Amino acid sequence: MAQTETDGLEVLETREWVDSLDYVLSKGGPNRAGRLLQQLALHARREAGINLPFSATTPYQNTIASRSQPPFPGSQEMERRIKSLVRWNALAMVVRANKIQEGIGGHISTFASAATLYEVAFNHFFRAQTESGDRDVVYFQGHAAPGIYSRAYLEGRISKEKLQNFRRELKPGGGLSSYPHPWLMPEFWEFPTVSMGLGPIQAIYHARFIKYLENRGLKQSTGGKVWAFLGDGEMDEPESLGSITLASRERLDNLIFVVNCNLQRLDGPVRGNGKIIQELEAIFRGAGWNVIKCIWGSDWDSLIQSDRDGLLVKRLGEVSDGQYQKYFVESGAYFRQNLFGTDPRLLKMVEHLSDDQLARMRLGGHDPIKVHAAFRAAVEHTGAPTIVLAKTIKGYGLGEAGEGKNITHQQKKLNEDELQMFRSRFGIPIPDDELHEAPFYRPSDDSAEIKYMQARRQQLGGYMPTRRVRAEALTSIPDALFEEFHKGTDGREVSTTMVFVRLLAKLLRDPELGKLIVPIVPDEARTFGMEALFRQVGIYSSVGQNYEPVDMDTLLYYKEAKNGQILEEGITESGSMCSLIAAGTAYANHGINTIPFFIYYSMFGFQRIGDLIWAAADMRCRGFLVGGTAGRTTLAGEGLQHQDGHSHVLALPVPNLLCYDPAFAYEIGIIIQDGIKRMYIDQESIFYYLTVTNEPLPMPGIPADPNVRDGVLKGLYRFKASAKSDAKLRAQLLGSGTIMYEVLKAQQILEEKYGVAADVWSVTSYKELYRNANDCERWNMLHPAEPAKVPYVTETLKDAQGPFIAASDYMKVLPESLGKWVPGQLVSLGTDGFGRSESRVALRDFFEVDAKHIVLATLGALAREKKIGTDVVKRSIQELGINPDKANPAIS
Ligand SMILES: Cc1ncc(C[n+]2csc(CCOP(=O)(O)OP(=O)(O)O)c2C)c(N)n1
Ligand SMILES: [Mg+2]
Repeated sequence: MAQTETDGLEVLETREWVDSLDYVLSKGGPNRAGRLLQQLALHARREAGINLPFSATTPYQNTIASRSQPPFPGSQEMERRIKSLVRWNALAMVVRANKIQEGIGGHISTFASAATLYEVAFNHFFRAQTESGDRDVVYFQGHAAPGIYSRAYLEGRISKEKLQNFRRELKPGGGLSSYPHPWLMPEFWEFPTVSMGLGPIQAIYHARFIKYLENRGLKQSTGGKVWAFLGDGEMDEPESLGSITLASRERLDNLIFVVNCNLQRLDGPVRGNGKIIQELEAIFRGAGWNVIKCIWGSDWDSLIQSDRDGLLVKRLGEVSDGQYQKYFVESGAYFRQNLFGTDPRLLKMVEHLSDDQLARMRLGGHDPIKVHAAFRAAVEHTGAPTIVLAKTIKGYGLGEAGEGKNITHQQKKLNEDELQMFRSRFGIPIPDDELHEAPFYRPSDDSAEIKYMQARRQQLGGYMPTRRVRAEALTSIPDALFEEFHKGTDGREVSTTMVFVRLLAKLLRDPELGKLIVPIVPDEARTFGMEALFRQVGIYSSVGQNYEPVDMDTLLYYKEAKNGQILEEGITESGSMCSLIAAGTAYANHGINTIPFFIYYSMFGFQRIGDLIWAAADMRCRGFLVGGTAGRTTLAGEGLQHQDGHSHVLALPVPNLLCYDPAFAYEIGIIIQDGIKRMYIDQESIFYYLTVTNEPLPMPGIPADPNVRDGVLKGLYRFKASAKSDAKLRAQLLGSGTIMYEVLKAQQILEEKYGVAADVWSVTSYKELYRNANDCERWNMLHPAEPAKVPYVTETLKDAQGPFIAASDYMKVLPESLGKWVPGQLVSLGTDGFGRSESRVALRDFFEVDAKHIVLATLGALAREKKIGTDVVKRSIQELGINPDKANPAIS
């Protein structure tokens, strides 16, 4: 038989089957039709071994058929006009900013492609406050910020002057930050999203944290949604996809991802040779999400309905994204020829449409009816999270200036013709002779547009985004919780990790504070000796414990519970950090003062998830990061990848993070008590990083000196003065963390063997000392005629005699950073270099931070000051058993 004949027969046969199915559909409904299809597939497999090929994707068409669309609930015409105004002002603010200052940047094309997605959500979905007092939480795509500002301007809550100063934040009167930054605009932005990938993963953990709050009875369950608006290019970040199964496993039907699939990222197509929508559909369907594709606009409805043989949908599925992008910039004739021209039947389907009409066929993401239908289905879906994949054109409306072009992401300037075109296309009433300035345009308050948009927002509970501190401050923290730690352990050896865990357990037991504490661990609770907490407060599980735990008969069994308090995140530091952020910002987002403690291997903190920590800082997140088993020489055996000697250096850049490397139990007690006070009573926008170690050591009681408490918090105090008040040779030893105990041994050796009286100082925070010293220096520079301020470190050490020898389990740069403010010679000992697997003793010898090296460094410093001869130093090398030709740890 000739090819066409077979084709013809096949078509006929297919049509008969489709007609039969249609009949079943009309008589028995979609469920009956679905069952029939399943039965057919089963039959085919049983009778002929036909295995249908696995497909994670559905055809390249809208998930919601046009006949299932709900009616559009507003005035489409009015909303189109409002959207045009938002578009115009968003474009104008970028164009103007770059006219005033070349190179100041900004993005036009991202919002231009996403405008319909946002406007439909603003007019119909984003709830600032529901009747039950809850609200939706929205992660706005970072570089769509101009559109969000533009809307706020039309709403009358951002002034024209501010709009003028987009990206000029230091202008008098203030400006607008480039992207969402709660630090810079604390009453507006809630979530910094522009480091791509951090928005989606945070949204997932935020949605889960909301369920956690509800299941623990800290928040009423009221149906607020978490929306994350994302870019299709952004989905390439590992963080974007890395936690999506948590969302489905936890059945987070309060979570909605909206991916603006404009098929482009910064440099070019996201998947030129593939199809990003299909790829994401497969991934998310496979992960158990509800996937809603919103690909074609209403203009396509009749074509798709008349596509009885599925020819068109098949063809639409063949074309690659790169080619679709080409259609966006090409003529209707090209589109007709290239897309439909492959089959005369396809050409026939569009013969009634002119080239112009063809070129204007709208995509789903630009059609409010389709977008509304998708969002409505998303909010109504239960039992799983939803992802909306909306197809759009990047730079929509820019025409020649960039619509769909590869350069469009960077487009910031439009010439007069281009402005004129955009203006006319969106009907903005600005005369030609004013266009060159790209003036902002806002109709009066009583115009129909402004009234409409205000009414919509009022209906939905207020403006968004709005950041507010919704929780009342705590009023007190009981001292009694911390007293035990001030006493010391009477020689009993405990590690600072054990101290921390004990303190945590006490906090959890407190009748007031207890319920607010959120312990977070990435599968490391046993490492830190926290397993007792499993039983004490339970591990959070949204479904309780549906199995009999293997260790049920033991005291400390693995207890999961619906109201469990511990967030046992499994092996994900990123996820855990997102939980810390969710819990540490709940004071603002949900009006709940949860106090998170995230304890993890210190090595997998700053260097692995530093960007999330930076985002936490921006968000004014509160809480405690606790770097466990810290220290390059204290964590014996684990070697190069685990031994952390630099997290305190990596923590230096975070402006509102207080960092401590405590040695003693009472230091930890003082720091945590003060931390909770500063964050939750005084409401400071700070958070904490604490390193704790696993070396069992006897904990001393707090010295009697009343200044100790203050010194612990400021970063430095004298722990143990030398008993030899009459000694001629004097030195000052500065110790931190467990290396403090080496310092104390060195103090003894120096005194007994070398006649040097050394005082021992505890440095709990180099960062605090460094910051305070810089603050003073800066103030002095700016106020030359006033009495100079003296840095705390200088003041505290001013009467201390002799050289200063500092030793810690961290890099030498930490003490060095204080060099010029320490009133005397400073020698820094630290652990620069790669760690290795060894015992603590061997490691401290290798890194030259043990007592003998501290002694040697002290004698060397005294010799440089001509207080002793070099012969003494030389001899000491032998006496101490140091090999002067040993390998240099910093580079070996
Ligand atoms: C982690 C990170 N890497 C790179 C960038 C720089 N960057 C900003 S936007 C962008 C392209 C975004 O493409 P897409 O996610 O598709 O968003 P669209 O603008 O197309 O909506 C890039 C590379 C960034 N902001 N964050
Ligand atoms: Mg994109």
